[in-house]
Amino acid sequence: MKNRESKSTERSIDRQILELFRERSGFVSGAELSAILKVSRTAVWKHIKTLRSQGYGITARHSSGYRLVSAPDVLTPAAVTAGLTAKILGCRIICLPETGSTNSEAYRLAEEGAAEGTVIIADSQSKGKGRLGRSWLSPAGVNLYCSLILRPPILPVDAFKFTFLSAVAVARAIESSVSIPPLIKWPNDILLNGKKVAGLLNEMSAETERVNFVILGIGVNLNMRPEQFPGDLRYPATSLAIESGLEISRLSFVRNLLESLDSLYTDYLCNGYGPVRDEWVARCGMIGSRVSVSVASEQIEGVATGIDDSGALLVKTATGVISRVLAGDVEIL
Ligand code: BT5
Repeated sequence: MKNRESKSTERSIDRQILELFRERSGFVSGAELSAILKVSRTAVWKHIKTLRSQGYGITARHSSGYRLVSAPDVLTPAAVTAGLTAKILGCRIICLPETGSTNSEAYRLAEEGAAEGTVIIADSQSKGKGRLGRSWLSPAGVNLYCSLILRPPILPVDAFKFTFLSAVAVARAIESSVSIPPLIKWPNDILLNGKKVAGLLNEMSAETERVNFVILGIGVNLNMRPEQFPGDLRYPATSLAIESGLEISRLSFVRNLLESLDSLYTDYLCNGYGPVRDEWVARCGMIGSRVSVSVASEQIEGVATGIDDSGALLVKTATGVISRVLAGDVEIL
C-alpha cells in the first residue's frame, strides 16, 4: 500500500514538473522547482532524470535551471493530464501498453466502482471491439483507442444520446487537428473525405429505471499507414495522417478530445440534449442524401431525412413511406 502511494506521489511530481514547464515556455530554476514541489533539489534532479528516460527532452543550464524542449508522443497519465482543464473527464487516467479491449477493461473497472470520468487508454488492443461482434483493428503506436466511464443521471432509453455526444466530440477534436472537415455518419462513424477514420462503441449497464454507467468507446485512426489497412474492411478506411499528410500528435489529440467531451458533457448536464442534437445534425454528412440501410436481412433504400427523438434514422423510401431505423449499417449512395 505504502509502495503504491509513494509511486503515485512520484508520478504526481512528474506531472507537476511537466505542468510548470508548459505554463512557462522558458527555463525554470531548480530552486523554484524544489520550493513549489516541496522536495529537495536532489529529488528534483532525480525526477528530471526519470522524465528524460521517458523520452522528454529537458535541457539543464547551470545559471538558469531546466527547460522542456521536446516531449515524446507517448500516452502516459502524467503527459495526458498535464495542463488538462477538463472538469469531470480525466479525473483518473489509466494508460496500458496493450489490452484486449479498452471497453471491456472500462466495463470491469466501472463494475468495481471506478469513478465517473475515469479514462482507459491503450497503445494497442488485441481484441478491439466493433458493433455486433465485429472487430476493430488496433495496431500499436499509431492510433488512439480509449474508453471513458460516465455515470449520467438518465433513463436507459436516453443512453443513445451519448453516441451522438461522442461523435460530436470526436468531430471537434479532428477539426482542431487537420483542416479537412470531418462528417458524422449515423450511427457511429466519423468520415474524412468520405472514408471511415473513427468508430464509436458505447456500452452500458442499466436497470429498468436507472443507468449504472455508460462506457464511451472511441477508436480514431491517427497515424495509421495505408499498408496497415487490410483490403477486406467493411467500408473504405483512412487515417488523419493519410488524408492531411501531417504526423498527428496522439497526446495533443487525446487532450483535445477529452476537453471536447468534457465541455459537451457538462453542457448536456446543464442544458440537456438539444445543443448536442443540433450540432450532430449540422455535422452529419448524410441528411438529404440517398442511402441504403441494411437492417438484419432487410435492405431499405431512400433519402435520409433526419433523426427522431429516440435517435432513429428516418429514411423516406420511393413510396413516400418514412422508415424509422433503430440500428443498422448505412451506405451513402
Ligand atoms: C465501430 O464498429 O466502428 C466501433 C469501433 C469502436 C472501437 C473502439 S477502440 C476503443 C474502444 N475499445 C474497443 O474495444 N472498441 C472501442 P463497426 O461500425 O461495427 O465497425 C467495425 C468494422 O469497421 C469492422 O468490421 C471492419 O470492417 C472496420 N474496421 C475495423 N477496424 C477498423 C479501423 N481501425 N479503421 C476503420 N475501419 C475499421
